[in-house]
Amino acid sequence: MKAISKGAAALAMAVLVAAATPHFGLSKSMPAADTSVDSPEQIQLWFTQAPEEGSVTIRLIDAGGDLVETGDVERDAEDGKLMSVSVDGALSAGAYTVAWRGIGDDGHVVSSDFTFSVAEQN
Ligand SMILES: [Cu+2]
Repeated sequence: MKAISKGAAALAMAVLVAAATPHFGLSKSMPAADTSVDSPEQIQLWFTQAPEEGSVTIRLIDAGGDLVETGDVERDAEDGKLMSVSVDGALSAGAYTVAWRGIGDDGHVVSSDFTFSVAEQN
């Protein structure tokens, strides 16, 4: 029984540590995931931690799977957790994927993606 409770205590500790140092991730974005918007002038990603310098890539991919040209990744001067790329020119209507990658405090590479769509202009 002692071994079991020790194991349980170790597990509880592991859970606590995991909760105290959550995995690096995305907290919000502009455009937000799964929304329909006018063509954005930039893609903004707010992370849960300030990403490691130079670790973030943000790729914009159109519905046909082609990479859309963007500016370089920039960190906001005031908010170290906000990274963005500029979008040059208007995006045509349709679905887009934002694929991002970055490294947080624990040194792990985390990557994910989300989609948004550009609404048809009237
Ligand atoms: Cu991690």
